[in-house]
Amino acid sequence: MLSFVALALCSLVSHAQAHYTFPSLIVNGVTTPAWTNVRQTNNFNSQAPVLDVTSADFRCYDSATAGTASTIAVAAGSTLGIACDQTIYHPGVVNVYMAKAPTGNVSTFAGDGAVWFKVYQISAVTNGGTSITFPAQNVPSVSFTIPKSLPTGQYLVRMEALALHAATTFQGAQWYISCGQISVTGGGSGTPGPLVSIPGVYTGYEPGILLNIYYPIPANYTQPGPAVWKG
Ligand SMILES: *[C@@H]1O[C@H](CO)[C@@H](O)[C@H](O)[C@H]1NC(C)=O
Ligand SMILES: *[C@@H]1O[C@H](CO)[C@@H](O)[C@H](O)[C@H]1NC(C)=O
Ligand SMILES: [Cu+2]
Repeated sequence: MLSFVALALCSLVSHAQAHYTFPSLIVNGVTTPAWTNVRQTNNFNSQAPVLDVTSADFRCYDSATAGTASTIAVAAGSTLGIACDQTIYHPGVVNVYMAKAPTGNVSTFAGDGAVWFKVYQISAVTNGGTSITFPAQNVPSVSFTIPKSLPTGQYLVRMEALALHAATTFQGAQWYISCGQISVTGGGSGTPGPLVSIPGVYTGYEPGILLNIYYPIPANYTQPGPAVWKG
């Protein structure tokens, strides 16, 4: 059995290549150019993660870049993808949140307040303590259906890939984040929720954020954040 020290060392050694960003959306099967419909993040060069879930950068990670983007139309009921610049290298889970621009123009929407709902997640698979696997690991993108009943309007779409290889200590979990801008067309009259603030949704002490995924193998895994709104 590999020791925890060996695993930790391995994750340090491989770290330069291990980081990633989410610079593109996939709309109607077409991957958008990097940082066109996604606000450019502070780590566009370093690819370094956010560690503090209470920092302002936990929302869209663009305090240094003041990232702007153009807004792309996506039909309600269609598939939206979010693409990584490589693959999601680390073991971990994914949450995608959305927030509707109250003014109708998402370009000027900061995402303040309890305005975010979860639209998609990829959790860990456990079986009572003999194995834990991460379906989001090593994939180049994630995709999900924009609910048909989501109201028409402009939205931020926030990708959150939580890497858990070093999550044994507080703020050891790594967050890879970016915010895209979409205009949902042909939507319905649903009421998305529960609504949360970001930052604010996590403390960093949740059982799915502060844990050792290696030993003992977790018997179960609790996905952080609210339930997914399915429309
Ligand atoms: C939305 O706001 C941006 C930034 O201020 C502006 O450039 C753009 O023209 C606005 N779009 C609309 C449709 O008003
Ligand atoms: C597993 O479930 C127990 C009981 O609900 C809970 O206390 C614990 O935090 C969970 N573990 C993880 C890693 O989510
Ligand atoms: Cu990394």
